[in-house]
Amino acid sequence: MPANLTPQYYEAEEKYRRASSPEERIQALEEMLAVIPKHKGTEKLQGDIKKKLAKVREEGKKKKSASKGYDPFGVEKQGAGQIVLAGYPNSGKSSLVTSLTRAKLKVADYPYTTAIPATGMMPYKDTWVQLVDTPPLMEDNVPPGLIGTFKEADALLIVIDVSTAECLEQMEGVMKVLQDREVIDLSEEGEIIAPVPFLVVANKIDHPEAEENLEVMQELMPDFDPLTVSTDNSSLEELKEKLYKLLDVIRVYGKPADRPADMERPFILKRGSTVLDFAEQIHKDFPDQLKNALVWGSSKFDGQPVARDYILADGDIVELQL
Ligand SMILES: Nc1nc2c(ncn2[C@@H]2O[C@H](COP(=O)(O)OP(=O)(O)O)[C@@H](O)[C@H]2O)c(=O)[nH]1
Ligand SMILES: [Mg+2]
Repeated sequence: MPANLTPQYYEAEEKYRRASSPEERIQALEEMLAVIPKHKGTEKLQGDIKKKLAKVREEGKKKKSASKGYDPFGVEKQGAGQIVLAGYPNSGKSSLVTSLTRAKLKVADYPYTTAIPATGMMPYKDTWVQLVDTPPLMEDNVPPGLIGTFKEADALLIVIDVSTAECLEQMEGVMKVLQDREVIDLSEEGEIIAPVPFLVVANKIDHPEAEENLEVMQELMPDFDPLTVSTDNSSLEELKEKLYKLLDVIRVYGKPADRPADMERPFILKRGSTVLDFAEQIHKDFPDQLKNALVWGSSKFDGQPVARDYILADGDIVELQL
């Protein structure tokens, strides 16, 4: 028996999909239950939602009561992707996150001001990238839990302080920690294979000695070609762009039939995703129900019918016909 689900139901389900806290999840599931058409065809689905609701409520309770089990190094992902900063004490990690987001973090000229990861959302075009500020690491001192945060990240931003002659040590130290703990890998040819992609920035380039330090570093490490930034200068725009590119995602807009596309909230997909991947992200049943898909943007003409394995591009608008 067909479920004949309504747009209100799919809206509530989308809320559930986008929810980032147990409270939001509970609210969305309750809404799904409230608006789901009540007939035989949806009985199983209603049962599934009730089960999910019970589970999320239970998890919420556990989280509250067992706050001992709360792990500050497990950072819940939000937005188009999560980029975790890595660097020595005082390299300017907290300052960078503060400059790129609206987060207000503690910045100080003494080391170890940041004790646990803290997040900020960086606006980029019509989406957001999550930046995670972290406690500092050094080759011989890595905060417990931090390696886990790195491994879970979508990408890393390695921050080197070029205002000091110790920048070379910093670079070698950070790379050694990341390699030893298998966050990144070296191939037999010495090439970096990165399970977690990363970008290196040379920060504090405004400092009078920065250029010279950087030159010395580059003589010793000829392949070292970082983006130079300073917390308050204009290359921050370039940094934003590079960080977003590092995530390797595209934005795709959904268009309901006979209505304009929702250009407010793009869906985020890995680059190389197909129409089918898009359908699946909207609703797990959509791939089975999909009859036709129309694309505006990367297609030859607007509203062109495409196959389900059509590879989408950034900015595409897609109408799924079920
Ligand atoms: N000159 C200069 N100083 C900076 C820059 N970024 C950060 N700082 C200073 O470096 C110190 C350490 O910064 P902070 O963000 O707390 O470093 P963290 O320990 O890596 O989080 C602070 O005194 C900042 O004001 C920069 O681009 N240029
Ligand atoms: Mg800090």
